[in-house]
Amino acid sequence: TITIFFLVALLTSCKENPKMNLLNEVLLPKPVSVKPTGSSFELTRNTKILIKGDSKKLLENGKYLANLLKPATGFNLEVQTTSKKAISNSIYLVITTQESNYGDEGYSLNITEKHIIIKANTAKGIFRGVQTLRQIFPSEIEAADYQNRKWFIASGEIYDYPQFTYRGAMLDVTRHFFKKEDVKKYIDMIAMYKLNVLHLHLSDDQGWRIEIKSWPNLTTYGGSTEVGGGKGGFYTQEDYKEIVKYAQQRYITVIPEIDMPGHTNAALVSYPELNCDGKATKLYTGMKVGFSTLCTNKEITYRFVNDVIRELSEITPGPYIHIGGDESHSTKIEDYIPFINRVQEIVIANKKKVIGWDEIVSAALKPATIVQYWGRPKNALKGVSKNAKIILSPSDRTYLDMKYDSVTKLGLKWAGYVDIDKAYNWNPSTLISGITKKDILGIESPLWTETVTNMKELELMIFPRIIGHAEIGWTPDSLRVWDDYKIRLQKHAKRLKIMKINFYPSSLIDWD
Ligand code: TNX
Repeated sequence: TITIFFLVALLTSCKENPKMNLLNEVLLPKPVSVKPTGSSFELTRNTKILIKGDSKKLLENGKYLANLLKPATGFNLEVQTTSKKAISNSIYLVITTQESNYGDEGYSLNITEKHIIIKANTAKGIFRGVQTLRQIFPSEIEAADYQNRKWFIASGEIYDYPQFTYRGAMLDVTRHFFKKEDVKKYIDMIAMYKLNVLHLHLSDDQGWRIEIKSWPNLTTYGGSTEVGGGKGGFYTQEDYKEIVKYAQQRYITVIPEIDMPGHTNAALVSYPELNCDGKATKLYTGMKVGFSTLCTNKEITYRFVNDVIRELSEITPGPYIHIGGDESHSTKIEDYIPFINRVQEIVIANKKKVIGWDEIVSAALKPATIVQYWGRPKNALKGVSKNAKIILSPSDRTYLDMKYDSVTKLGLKWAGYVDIDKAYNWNPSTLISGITKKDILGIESPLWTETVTNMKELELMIFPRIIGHAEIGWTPDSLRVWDDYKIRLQKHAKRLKIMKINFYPSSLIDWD
């Protein structure tokens, strides 16, 4: 009996290995199905990453995973292609055609004592599965330098797929410019939570941020400042392509926005002929909205729009161009409607689909045009009545530039305070009465940057709210529970700290 006692004690102590993460407590977003199986896998320097088949993309996934695990473990894991089954001590990535349920982003992740297997229909699905695997490792896996420790992870079976196909984050690079290295860091941060869209707000009153070769003053002059009078900046087309490629490697679609006819002072200051009176405006470094408009009944305006959309379409592999359309308070409605109609035609002629802020519903929407809702239910309903799909960005839930509470230093508060619970506790499918899941493409979290000037501030505003939004976009509403989310988020803080990601320590969570 004594031997049995010791055996049992030994076994339970293994199971309760304090260094191992419990599957149900660490995953963000929460997967559709998680089954812990009570043992563990140990990653060692001899673990192999095996790629089934000769897919180039899958090989890239394997290398991405090896690079992810390298700094903290010090392991130079070998990535190999194979035609055989998973062998012992391997992480096996395989594309399967048998599991139609996975969709194009779903995956299964099976961790046993012997090996780890990730299966999906596409390399995109494998990539999402790799993000899940990453979160199962001890938080120290995210350290930038070598950690002297063992790398056990809990065994289990996970089956997972997203509830919405569009899960986005928007970054406003106009009010304050963020250089391409920062944008790449932003991409890496959102990829961790399985977001798949980066919407870049590239033009506004305060700055024009994308090189347009046929209209060079847009950037050289229109891009020369920002809110507060800083020196602004812009992306060359080469920079932009680099950002797009970086995003593509993480299965994130870049959606560029050129906001018009309002929010255009940076263009109007660069080219006097775009103003109705032919006179250039002045560079603007304040925070007001709604005072500028392109001249909608001059032909040159449409030549301008066509050149911009053409050049942008040529360097944008994704299917969408965002045309803004919001807060055009200086454009008469009888000018606004034909303008939006004509701009939609220009986008379509350039083989792209249109997205616009919800005000565009006053125009005649083209069949594939998508409406991005930011707060007026009437506009969303009108969009749906015109057969448009809706992206939900309710300002009082998803606007990452809103203050958390009355003591938040950065941010605005016109849509109210948005603490972590407010950001998390809502369901897309019941948000607007009359709009159901079939009308919704997905959700997006915009970060407007009037008050946000650098990466530390950016992180403080997006974390941890964006993690909740990522879960809303991915996890079925029926599986989302605030009390359960709170625990996972609290545990996740350690990981953010190790990654040196700044976040808002809201008093709603018992941070350790
Ligand atoms: C509204 S909502 C805007 C932006 C501002 C933001 C500040 C919308 C489509 N436009 O121009 O930056 O509020 O919170």
